[in-house]
Amino acid sequence: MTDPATRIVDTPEWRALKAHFEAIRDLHLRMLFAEQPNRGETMNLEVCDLYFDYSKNRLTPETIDLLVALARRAGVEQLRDAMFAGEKINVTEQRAVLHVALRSETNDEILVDGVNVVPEVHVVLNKMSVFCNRVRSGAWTGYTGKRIRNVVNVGIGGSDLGPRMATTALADFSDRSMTFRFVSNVDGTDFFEATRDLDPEETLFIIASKTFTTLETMTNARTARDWALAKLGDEAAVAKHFVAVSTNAAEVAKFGIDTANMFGFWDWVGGRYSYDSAIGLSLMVAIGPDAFRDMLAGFHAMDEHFKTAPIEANLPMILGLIGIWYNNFFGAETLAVLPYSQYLAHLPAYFQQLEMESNGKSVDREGNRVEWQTGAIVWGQPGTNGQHAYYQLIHQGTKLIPCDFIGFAQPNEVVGDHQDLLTANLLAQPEALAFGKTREEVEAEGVPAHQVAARVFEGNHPTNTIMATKLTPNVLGQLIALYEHKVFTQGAVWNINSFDQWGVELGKKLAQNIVPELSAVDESLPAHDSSTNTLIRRYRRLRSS
Ligand code: G6Q
Repeated sequence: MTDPATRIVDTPEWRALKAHFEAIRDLHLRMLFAEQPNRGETMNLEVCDLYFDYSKNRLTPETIDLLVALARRAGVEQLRDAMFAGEKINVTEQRAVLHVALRSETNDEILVDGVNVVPEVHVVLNKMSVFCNRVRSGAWTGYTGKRIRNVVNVGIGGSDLGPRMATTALADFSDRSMTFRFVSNVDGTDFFEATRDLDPEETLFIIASKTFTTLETMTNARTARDWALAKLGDEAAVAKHFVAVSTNAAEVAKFGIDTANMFGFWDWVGGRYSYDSAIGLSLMVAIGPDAFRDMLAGFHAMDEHFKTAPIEANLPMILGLIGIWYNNFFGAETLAVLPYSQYLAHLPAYFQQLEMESNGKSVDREGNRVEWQTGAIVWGQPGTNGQHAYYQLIHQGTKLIPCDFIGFAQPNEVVGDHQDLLTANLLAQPEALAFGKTREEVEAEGVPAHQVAARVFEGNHPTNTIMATKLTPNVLGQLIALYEHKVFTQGAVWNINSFDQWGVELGKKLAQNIVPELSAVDESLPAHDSSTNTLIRRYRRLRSS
């Protein structure tokens, strides 16, 4: 493991990579495939149900060896072992990082401060299962005795993106007689649109907030209570229409939710790592406890792989190291995540938070400013839609944009020949990005001379392709755990704390000062900079005009 005093960029392993980069930076994927025609057959990994092809990357087997050596030098394995052992690797918050415990098996043992946390995890899972079965079977009714048909999750950030992403991803496994909605934004239209066609008598709100103090969530929760009580009348109805997911029992009780209907989790689960905890309650109502547990088994299978496989065969580590190769050596700023599955429509946003909140850091674990690039900007949308929009820039723009393509061999619903068409696109794009189209090829097509230059594709755009048989709860669990551990690997190499989020904490406080100033009736000037002051004055004028 690197001595904390030795910066990763000062190690021989980093320098070796730098020299290697200079030697191969201009190699074209056309050349790499010509020199090593079996790249596609050898540069891949198969772990659990995921097949990972990394042959269309601007690297050689030597690059992988050097990256593996870097990871070893950075102590990725030791930090991983410390995480699994329940050590407080979230150094600024002095917390363990144990989302892996959320999918542990009943007989596992993971100690935090000498206490095995695994039994508590299973107590909550069992409580969730009982509750979800009651809601799904109709045994749990609303205040007026009607069956619950609508579930609205109220939460934001880590308490929203995961359940929202997974409920959409696994819609085909969900109870189709029920409606699932997600309210996150403090913009009142979010709540309005989510509830405008719902009957309060049939609606259950899950207030999901680790702290139970987040402005957006608490505002939406109060609005939800008013909305429900406007029809149901009696305060006693709250107990039948509101449950909470939180670590803060005192605030839950203060809100008026019976803490018997509170589902807990722990400070060692970060928000963006929490949808497989009770934060996934809405998902569990949707797909049922068995499918939820199957998803946890998928997470667990990837955890076991991450925990035991050597770096060179460790899928999350290799995925993370390839990201480092582009981020720190090629200077790529972003990563596009492109799932060829409409069910994964929210996956890019979910990975965006996972990666950018975890690794968007500029001080190292000892508090020194880092002098190397850290987390990439993550973005994307499902294919094939993006192909008709921003792929233009990926193919022919001036920027290097590594892409992760994700697809499935079997559709969840067979609709004509759509799956083959979808998959043809999934395969065609990485091929075109890698190999492009030369001037000679364009000319041979008889393209008019004035268009030739514009129709040349340089190629050499790197991609990973992840393919699985089918999008099931288990496979979704594997996929999410893969990226969680990829993020871990990168954070470990960069020597940053991937598990705090002080930037988010600041955001939670900033607006609080401005709220009273917006509605001030006097002409007093708020004490901000001249730009903010002018905007506040304009808003005051416009809001009442
Ligand atoms: C996640 C972040 C953040 C958090 C939200 C909601 O890792 O910390 O996205 O999940 O700010 O916080 P609460 O769950 O406390 O409402």
